[in-house]
Amino acid sequence: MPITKVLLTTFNVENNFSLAFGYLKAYALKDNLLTDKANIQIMDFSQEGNNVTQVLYYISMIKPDILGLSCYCWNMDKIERLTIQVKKILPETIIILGGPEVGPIAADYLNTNRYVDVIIKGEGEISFSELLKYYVLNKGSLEKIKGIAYRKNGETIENEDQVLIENLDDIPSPYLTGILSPKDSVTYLETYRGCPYRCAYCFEGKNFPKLRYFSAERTKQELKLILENDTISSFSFIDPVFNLNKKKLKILSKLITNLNTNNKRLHTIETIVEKLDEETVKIFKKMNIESIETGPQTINKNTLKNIKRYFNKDKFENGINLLHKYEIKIISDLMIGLPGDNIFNFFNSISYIIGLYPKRLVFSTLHVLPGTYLQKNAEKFGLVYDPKSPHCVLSTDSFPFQKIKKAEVFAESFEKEYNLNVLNQ
Ligand code: B12
Repeated sequence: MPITKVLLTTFNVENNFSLAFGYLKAYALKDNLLTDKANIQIMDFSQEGNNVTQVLYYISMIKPDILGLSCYCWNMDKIERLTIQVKKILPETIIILGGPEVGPIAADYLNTNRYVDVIIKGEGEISFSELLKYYVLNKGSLEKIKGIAYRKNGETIENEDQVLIENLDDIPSPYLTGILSPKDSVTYLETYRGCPYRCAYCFEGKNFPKLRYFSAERTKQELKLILENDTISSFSFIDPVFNLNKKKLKILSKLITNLNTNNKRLHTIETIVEKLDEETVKIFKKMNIESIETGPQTINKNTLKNIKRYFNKDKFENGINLLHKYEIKIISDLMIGLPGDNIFNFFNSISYIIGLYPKRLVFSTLHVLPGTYLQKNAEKFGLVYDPKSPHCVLSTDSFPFQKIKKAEVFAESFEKEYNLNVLNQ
């Protein structure tokens, strides 16, 4: 049997690389037959630095039998054009899409994009491995592969959801297997999947609703590899809430303090500030956490209710004070165009937040992301948004289009001014 060429590629933000591909390849190669019969290659491109023609050029040289593309709200424009052009020059190539931008709307997406053959919904490791067994080894049938949507005789079929991988250690580490090489400042580690919070604008918890953890031993080995790498000066965890579980945080802290002899920095850790106490912030300090990122996105009570976001003013301020005390930088996020907010609430949120002196302010316009509560309930909130990625909000019942644009213009210059001034202090 000839070797099947499988190419996984995507457009990442700046110089990031795809962690998803590392997992997909590592899991698929657990099957020895796939190791023998499939050549899985990963190629990372940059959203800002590479155009569709450049990527198409590489694809045309490799001529993959199977092309897997990873879809996020920042790269859909390019991915769509790429799929069309790949099918034109390599009509036999099977195109598989996965990622948060297509998974939640898989059947709809297939219905309107006839150049795509299969979409994987949600967690991809099991379904992708089964798809490869089907295409490469002629094993099984598409009907039986959970977690996919595909086309049969022109009709779109959506199979039931895939089961979640109960024991995350079943996925070999992409770093420890050498599939991915750590890269300075964009190396991400995951210690768990899932999120108990249900913020209406966020997709993280929806993809993997149940909390599942990697073992401490597995994390220790990954940390060791990263911390012993001389080219790495900083790295991050992509856990949705880094301070979710104090017991686990203590274990992680021990691992990091024992292994981090070269004082590598741990940056932008997503944190629920209200949950911070002095003990936790001391742990952060010991772990050499340089900065944490947090909301509150807005401080308007009605809006917070609409977006199902937890915010407790006293506890928030207490957490912020502790972070200041231990000199951990605070990055605070505010969103423009949330349902219930108007331009004055937005200014009010800014005024409150700058009074707490975060090191950096980050403004973003609401993205009404596929699969989120806000996307499913857009009508209820009068949310009008661009159906094309990145799905920016255009207007809401309380935030008309022109006010959103004014808020954005203001935010852009204010963000620059504030961040520059704070940096210079
Ligand atoms: C790291 C990260 C980034 C990095 C960029 C990473 C990159 N590769 O370029 C940075 C920090 C720059 C970033 C920025 C942004 N991000 Co971000 N980011 C993440 C984060 C934390 C981790 C991504 C990751 O690697 N996850 C781990 C992998 C294993 O999960 P996964 O990507 O979902 O992949 C699995 C499946 O989806 C599937 N799969 C994925 N791809 C494929 C492909 C194939 C072929 C198959 C078969 C399966 C498959 O299988 C994988 C394994 O199970 C996620 C949240 C999260 N925890 O996932 C948000 C997330 C991806 N980001 C998100 C958003 C909204 C943004 C911003 C727009 C935020 C903002 N307002 O500015 C910006 C964009 C900036 C820009 N310049 O445009 C959203 C995207 C939702 C969407 N519909 O696309 C997410 C999901 C967070 C959220 N709160 O909802 N981000």
